[in-house]
Amino acid sequence: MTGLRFAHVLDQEGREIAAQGLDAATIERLSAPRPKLCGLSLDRPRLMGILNVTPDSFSDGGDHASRAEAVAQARAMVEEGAEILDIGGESTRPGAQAVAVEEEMARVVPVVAALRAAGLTVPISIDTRNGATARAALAEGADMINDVSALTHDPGMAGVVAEAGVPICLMHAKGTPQEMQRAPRYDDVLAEVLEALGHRIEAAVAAGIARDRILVDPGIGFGKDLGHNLTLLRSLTAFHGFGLPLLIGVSRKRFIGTIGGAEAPKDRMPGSIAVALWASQQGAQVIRVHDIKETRQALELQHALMREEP
Ligand code: 7PJ
Repeated sequence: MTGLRFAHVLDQEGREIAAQGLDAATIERLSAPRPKLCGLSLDRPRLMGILNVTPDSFSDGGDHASRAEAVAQARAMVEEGAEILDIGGESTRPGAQAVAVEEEMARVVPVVAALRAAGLTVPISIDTRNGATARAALAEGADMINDVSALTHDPGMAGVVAEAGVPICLMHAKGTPQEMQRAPRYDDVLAEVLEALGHRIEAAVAAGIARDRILVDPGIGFGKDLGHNLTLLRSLTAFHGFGLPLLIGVSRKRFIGTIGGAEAPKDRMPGSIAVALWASQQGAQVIRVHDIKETRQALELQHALMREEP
């Protein structure tokens, strides 16, 4: 008996192969328990709640009123079932302009300090491409880094993460947020994203980041069109071949609006939940969402139905 729950797995080209024929090392990579993430066991999907501290969200982080608002929002998110908060001060949506590092730090770092001063103990992830922001936020009590550039934006980032010994999510993106959605092209999106992520894992390890501190993410919507997103989501299990926890962010993204007929991002919650359940069923360990309470309810029901005992 292997630890695999599946009869088939996907190889790096996305072809189905029988799990029976896998060598021991591959089975170990696929089925070994992932190390805990910020104290959380990864034997069930964990919800990462998105807390944006950008002027176009509720807060610019800097002044007292917006810090208090961020603390209130964070508390509410934890009540609703968020197990990690992902705090970002730079919008990386398609077409978004880069923000100066000083500006990003001024938004994010005081909020991390305020959350810890208020006694919140929830793990905090920092959604940043910048080493300086990561370093300052970690010093105020953040626990992990979520880098949508997978260490390609700032040559200083890898050293900060290696030195701190914190977990890092390496997300695949093709191009920068400013231009990535201008007709992205791949010959074979799954093979290319897997290969690129493999290279980023190697680069991280070469920079001194422990392999068991890395999470991977295919980067849905980052330099991908509708067809690319669907192909990657259908083949999500192929990403388990790295033997690392898989983080997925689809919440309110454009493809959900396109397929679901919801022009406004705030109307994309039902479709976001559908895809979150899909990702959870494919074994994704961390799911990054805006609508925490609703996704939590859906995941609880899915979990209850999939368990073997009553
Ligand atoms: C993601 C992210 C994602 C990870 C954003 C948005 C765009 N980080 N940051 N994965 N998306 N790891 O939420 O629409 O998919 S910002």
